[in-house]
Amino acid sequence: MTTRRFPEGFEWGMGTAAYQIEGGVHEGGRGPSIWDTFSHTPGAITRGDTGDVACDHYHRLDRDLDLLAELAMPAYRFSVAWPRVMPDGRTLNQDGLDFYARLVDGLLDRGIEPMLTLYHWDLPQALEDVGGWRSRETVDRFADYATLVGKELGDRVGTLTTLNEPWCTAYLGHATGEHAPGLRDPALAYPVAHHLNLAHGRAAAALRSVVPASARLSVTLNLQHVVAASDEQADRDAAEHARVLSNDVFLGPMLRGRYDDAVFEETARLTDWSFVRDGDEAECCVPLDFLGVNYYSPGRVSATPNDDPWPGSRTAFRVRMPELPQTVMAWPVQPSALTELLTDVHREYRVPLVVTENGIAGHDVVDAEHRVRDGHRIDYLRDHLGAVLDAVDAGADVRGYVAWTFLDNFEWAWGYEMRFGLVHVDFDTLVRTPKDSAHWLSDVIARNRLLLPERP
Ligand code: GBH
Repeated sequence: MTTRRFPEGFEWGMGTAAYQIEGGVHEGGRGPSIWDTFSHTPGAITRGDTGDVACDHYHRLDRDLDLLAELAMPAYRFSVAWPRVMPDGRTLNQDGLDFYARLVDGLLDRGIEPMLTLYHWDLPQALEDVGGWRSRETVDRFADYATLVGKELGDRVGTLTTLNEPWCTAYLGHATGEHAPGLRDPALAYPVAHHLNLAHGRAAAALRSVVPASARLSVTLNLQHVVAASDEQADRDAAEHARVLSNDVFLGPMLRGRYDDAVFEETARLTDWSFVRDGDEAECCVPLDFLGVNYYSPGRVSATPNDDPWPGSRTAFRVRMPELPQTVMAWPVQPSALTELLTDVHREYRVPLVVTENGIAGHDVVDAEHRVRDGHRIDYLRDHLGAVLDAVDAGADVRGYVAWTFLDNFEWAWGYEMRFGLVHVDFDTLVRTPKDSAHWLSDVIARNRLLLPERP
């Protein structure tokens, strides 16, 4: 075994998202979100699962915070449900805000750093009804919501993140229809992406003006690591096309204040970008304290048509990576892709990075000894933490790692079938059982180091 140390001050935590864990969808004056509507649409979610109850975290807040403390988590990344705080997307609901004040204070009381995300996909349905992210109006509503949360909670929350994975909202929500609101028109992905970029910029600027100077601002992107299926020029072009659509569409405006020309060229068949107004691109770019990167698996792309087009594209197609191990969701596992992704982003953008999500699904079960033996998850986390250290060694400025996810939860289109948690949840009794991986990660965090098998 070799021992590898994380940098001094490396930040550690576990993450969740409101709709995936809270339940209590009719409690405390909460309004409906697009995920309530979508999950109740027949055929949208595996087995017809919904987030109506989820982990019932809304009613079990204190016990869940105790559990985070028992696992000695230094930080907890969670999201605020906009429709709890503003049921119609516009009007304050004090009860909803109070829930998050209790959450934040409960974390601070236990010595856990809150990392708050404003938007993890649960748009108030009332805003969807007037155009959702296709409409520029939603940008202003989001900036108002950010201002409110920043004013009310910003004095106690050290890290505020505007959006989680706008790629998913734009492409899975509007091009493929796998996510809410379930629209299926690739051309819609681009106005949505732009409005999200602008919403990020305006919210970040608003937060800056209302939160203490010490608060850190960020956005979280699911940057894609894409490789070409072959050395043929057509496949290499397809991979570059997929990279532009997935990464540059967000990184350019948010971190440089402009869309690269390649973005316009690569999307010319779908959109003329006429929804971008003078001054918008600069507004998308507000200095950030770090960029959050969510990473699960790499992608491989071919120019040869098949039935799995890259989301938002008509010329790039996903192909399998049969030589790599696959998770139960058939996502390929390749830790070195995370190293490359982090070093590439560092080289291009020179922004501090935090891995804000990384983890693996399983069909984990509690055994007769009340243990969950999820060695497959420990292997995945260990290998990916090693990959983070490789990136650090290569000079990438990676400041922290947040494991996905605290609790087994509502895994979006997959419902409860896929368990990403470090803590098992029995969805009949709602009993929580920390898995072996939770104890393993606690130990890594306490020592700030990783034990790795010798490399060949
Ligand atoms: C994140 O989304 C979410 O932020 C989180 O809420 C969610 O629970 C978690 O991940 C797990 O899904 O099409 O086979 O090439 C991640 C969404 C996952 C989208 C990987 C792109 C590519 C897999 N991304 N996916 S594949």
